[in-house]
Parts: sequence; structure tokens; C-alpha cells
Amino acid sequence: MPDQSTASESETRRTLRLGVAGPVGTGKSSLIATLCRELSGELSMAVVTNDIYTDEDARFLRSAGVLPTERIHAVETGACPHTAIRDDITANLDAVEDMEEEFAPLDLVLVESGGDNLTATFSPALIDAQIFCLDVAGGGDVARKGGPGIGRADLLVVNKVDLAPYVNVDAERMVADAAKARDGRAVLGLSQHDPASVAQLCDWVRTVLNAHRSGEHIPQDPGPMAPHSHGPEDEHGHGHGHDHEHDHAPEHAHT
Ligand SMILES: Nc1nc2c(ncn2[C@@H]2O[C@H](COP(=O)(O)OP(=O)(O)OP(=O)(O)O)[C@@H](O)[C@H]2O)c(=O)[nH]1
Ligand SMILES: [Mg+2]
Repeated sequence: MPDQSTASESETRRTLRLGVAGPVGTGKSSLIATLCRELSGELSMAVVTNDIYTDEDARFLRSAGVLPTERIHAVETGACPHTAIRDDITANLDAVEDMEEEFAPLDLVLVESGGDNLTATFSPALIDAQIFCLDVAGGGDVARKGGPGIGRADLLVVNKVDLAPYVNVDAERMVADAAKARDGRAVLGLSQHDPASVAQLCDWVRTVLNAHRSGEHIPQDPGPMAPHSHGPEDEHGHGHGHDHEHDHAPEHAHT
């Protein structure tokens, strides 16, 4: 058994690699900008972004001025986001390790996935914990649609709750539906314009970082498509008459 006392110094500075995934435009870059703005005073941070064809997300974050520009690195995946964060993580892992070496000791590296559909999740070989980001503008029923990120990411964010009245969504209900679909895993209704929700997000990150440092946090693979039901009891009447675990292989899980 390793000697815990000699390991403790490096363990306490162990970098938390935190992934942020979710459909296009749900606010992943904005959430990362918010975390950098709020936490970079207390934590040493870096960001890796993933875009298929561009470095748009990295440029957005650099122009937001939330971190020194050299701490924001773009990976141009050239393939669908799912591939780069799950199936062949080499480019991302290289980028994360380079940042950790260059800016050692880093407390937190945020990795933004390219926007994808509901099935993209990070490999636990790349990140230690992951946030899956939905927004109210995608519709109040999205949280009930299932998928590995919605079901089993470490935190599900229902973003842009300030927009809920404009898109006829009951944000509280959407958060409650999400909580139900997640067997008690964390769900947060978030808005950039609501400081209380931003504070909750920051607290969640601090808690995970502490658990990671103490060895209590074990990276989880959200895995294949979550079990979900669209049987006749489906209250919204768009049932497909089945109730089983979808088991899409990762390489077939994207569109
Ligand atoms: N009203 C409101 N708008 C938000 C909020 N968060 C993000 N947005 C807006 O949502 C739009 C998309 O935000 P991004 O952060 O670029 O979303 P993204 O998920 O990174 O997008 P992709 O990387 O293209 O998938 C931008 O116009 C943001 O200003 C929020 O809390 N409230
Ligand atoms: Mg983005």
C-alpha cells in the first residue's frame, strides 16, 4: 500500500480535469467563462476547447478576458465532437497534459466539448468529472429524453433559466424532471444573470475539487445510452411503445 503521507503533497495539488458537454449553443463556453471569472482568483486554471473546424470557442474565451490567453488552448477536432472526447482522445489528452506541464501546478483544467447531440459524453480517461449542459430554450421536455449525459454526468446544468418565460418553459419543473431522471445526482438551474445560481455552480466545482484531491471522487463513465421509457404511460403522448435500455455502441451513438 502506498505511503499516504509522502503522496499527500502532490495529491493535494492534483489537477481536476472537468469536462463540459452538451448540445450546440446551450451555453458551454459561457459557463466556462463564468467559472474562469469567478474562480481564477483562487484557483490556477486553464481551458481546452474543441471545435470541429474552427477555434471559435477559444477566441470567444480569450476575448472575454477571463484568463491569460496562453491558458486557453483550442483543439480543432476535424471530426464529430463525440470522437474527440470519447473514442480517440489523444489530441485532447495531449493538450490537457501540455497545459498541466506548462502551468504547473494547475488546480483546474476545463475541457469544452464541441456542441453535439444528447449522446456525447467524455471518456473518464480524459476527464475526472463532467458537466452536461442543457438550456431551457431547447424545450422543457429535453431533460426527460434521457441519454448518458442527462442521466449520469456528475452535474446536469439546466442553463439560461432567465429565458424560461420567453420560451414557455417552466424552469422549476424542468429541473425537477431532470432530478427525477438522475436518481438523485446533482442538477442546477443556472443563469449568467443570477448570481445565486452562479455561486452554487462555483460551490459545486469546489466540492468536486476537494473530493478529487482527497481521493474520494472516483471518475465515472456515464456510459451508453441511459435507460428511458416512452411507453403508453408517457404523459405527453409521444410514446414509441417501448421501455428498455438503449445500448448504442459509442461509435454509433452520434448523428
Ligand atoms: N439569456 C442567457 N443567455 C445565455 C446564458 N448563457 C449563455 N447564453 C447565450 O447563449 C448563446 C450560446 O452560448 P455559448 O456559451 O456560445 O454556447 P455553447 O454551448 O458554447 O455553444 P457551442 O460551443 O457553439 O455549442 C450566447 O449568445 C450566450 O450569450 C444565460 O445564462 N442566459
Ligand atoms: Mg462553445
